[in-house]
Amino acid sequence: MSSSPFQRLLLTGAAGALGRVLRPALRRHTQTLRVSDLLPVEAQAGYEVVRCDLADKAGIDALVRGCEAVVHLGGISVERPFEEILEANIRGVFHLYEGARRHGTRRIVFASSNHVVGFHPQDQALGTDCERRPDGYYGVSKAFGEDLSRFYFDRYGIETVCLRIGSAYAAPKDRRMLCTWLSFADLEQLVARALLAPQVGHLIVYGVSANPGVWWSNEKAERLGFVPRDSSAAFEGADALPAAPAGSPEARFQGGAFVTRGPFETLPEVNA
Ligand code: NAI
Ligand code: 15L
Repeated sequence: MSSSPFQRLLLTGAAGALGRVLRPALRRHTQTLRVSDLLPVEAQAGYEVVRCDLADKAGIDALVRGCEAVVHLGGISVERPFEEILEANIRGVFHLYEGARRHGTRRIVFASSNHVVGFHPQDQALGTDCERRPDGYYGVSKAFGEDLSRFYFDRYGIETVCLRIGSAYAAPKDRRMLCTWLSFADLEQLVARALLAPQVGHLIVYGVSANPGVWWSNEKAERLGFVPRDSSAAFEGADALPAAPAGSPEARFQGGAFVTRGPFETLPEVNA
């Protein structure tokens, strides 16, 4: 008799920063943890390591087969040229949901991002039903994932919790992150709640700790049972953290430095 909620759980992006953080925690929820990435992932007991490119439709179909649930962290995690984002984040999330549809996966936790709403001003309080204002191709790709997962719930009943993660690091790295920070412990709790809560349907929640001055109201995460235990208020080095110049776009908008990335075109200048 398995005491684990899942027989086989898939983690994509398993070689990444958050994948490395979450692997041990996710292993506790499943008989077998299937870990996948473009990059190598070291084998461990209870792991199935499967290297696969999210752009490879047939490969992702085989990857998802046999997995009751997926934590989807894989993809490009910063602002990059559209063509790169298209393959990894847009085609990639479509391949994942097609695999889930074909193979009966019932629950997906999708790593979305605060950059879906990055062009809202920093003094704007937001819920998850606010107007989306992506701050680049990366943010657009995460908005696409939120919409695609909504469609796969309405059409096929595949449940998804989209996590609009703020800044998930061991500690805040700049002043902006005093508002957007998500501790690793709170990340682990949020992902577990998103995986294990009964009947989530399709939900979008913020991934953020209980920081002072937090921009995002997170009632829907509370419905999952998520109670952030950490806060950037406890971080002692706040005054020494770098801040964007006052009045700069990085200081004005919630997306911070992402709002000024690009354009990336290297085509010859168009004659005016
Ligand atoms: P990361 O960049 O460290 O990890 C992403 C992983 O995806 C990498 O190991 C990379 O090799 C893999 N990957 C990239 N393209 C791929 C492809 N075509 N096929 C297969 N694998 C591919 O990113 P991190 O920080 O671990 O973030 C995990 C997820 O959470 C990402 O989706 C990111 O967008 C999202 N996120 C992270 C935040 C953070 O503060 N770390 C904040 C908001 C969202
Ligand atoms: C993200 O979505 C990125 O993946 C992460 O590297 C950070 O830049 C984070 O947003 C942030 O906004 O701090």
